[in-house]
Amino acid sequence: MEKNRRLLALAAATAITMAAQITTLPAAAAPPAGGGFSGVAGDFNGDGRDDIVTFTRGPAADVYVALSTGSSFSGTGWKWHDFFAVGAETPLVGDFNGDGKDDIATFTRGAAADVYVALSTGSSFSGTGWKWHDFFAVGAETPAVGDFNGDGKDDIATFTRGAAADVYVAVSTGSSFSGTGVKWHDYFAVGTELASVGDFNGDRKDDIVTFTRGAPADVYVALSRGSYFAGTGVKWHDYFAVGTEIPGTGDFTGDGRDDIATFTRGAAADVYVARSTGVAFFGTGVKWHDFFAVGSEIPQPGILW
Ligand SMILES: [Ca+2]
Ligand SMILES: [Ca+2]
Ligand SMILES: [Ca+2]
Ligand SMILES: [Ca+2]
Repeated sequence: MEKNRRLLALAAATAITMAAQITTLPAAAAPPAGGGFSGVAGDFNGDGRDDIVTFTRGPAADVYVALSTGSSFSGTGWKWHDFFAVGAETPLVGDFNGDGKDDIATFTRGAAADVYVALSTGSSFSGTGWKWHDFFAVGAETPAVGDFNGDGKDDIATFTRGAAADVYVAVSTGSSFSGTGVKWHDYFAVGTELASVGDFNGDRKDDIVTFTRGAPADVYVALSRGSYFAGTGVKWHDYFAVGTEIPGTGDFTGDGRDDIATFTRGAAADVYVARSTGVAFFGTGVKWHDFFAVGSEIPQPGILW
């Protein structure tokens, strides 16, 4: 699904930018400075094959893309933007104008809470300082991307987490994100839970998921009804992503419904998947790989905040 594509590529992006830090990362989730990421992938030239992108961030703020040929990623040093996702901003990927080519967004967060978008032309990202929202994902909130109203254009969401645990959405008009303070859920992803996005029931509207991790290791889902997320405390799995494991979402079975995965990392480096049945995630201890994302490596799709 759309989300699955987004979830697969910041691996390369972040692996490169974080390479120097990895040796000092703790085994627990370790987001990059200024905020984490929920995983990003995209088909930037719209040929149906997912490509990879990397954001240097910092003062250079360059954005490089290598396009998939179907059997390799092509191109070195192919800069698609030379000033995007400055400093410690949080870049994400989605098709915000719905033309079939994935675009990039960056969230300044903090007090400014600006959101900028640069649209894909198929060979570059166009536009600098094009603000699509001027007050979204404030402070240390967790932004995410998904097509929550199912109109084919990706929207943005933000999770306040903490005690309030509010979830706000601003929908894409094709040239901006509309709505401030439009709450789609008022109690989801509490405290330090890890929240993400996926179409878990396969109705082409992206839903939200939260992982408590720790000892309870519960997984809750609230389904999109097009203008709000429905359900509080609807548990889709009661033992998944235990302790400090890194969970993620993606359509691993290819049936149109997004599933969940978790990476133990460390010496075991196990990867477990629980598949979506449309109303729950099924399977406990179903190992899909027994040696992937070793030690403190940064797996994708993985949620790190
Ligand atoms: Ca492509
Ligand atoms: Ca686009
Ligand atoms: Ca939308
Ligand atoms: Ca859905």
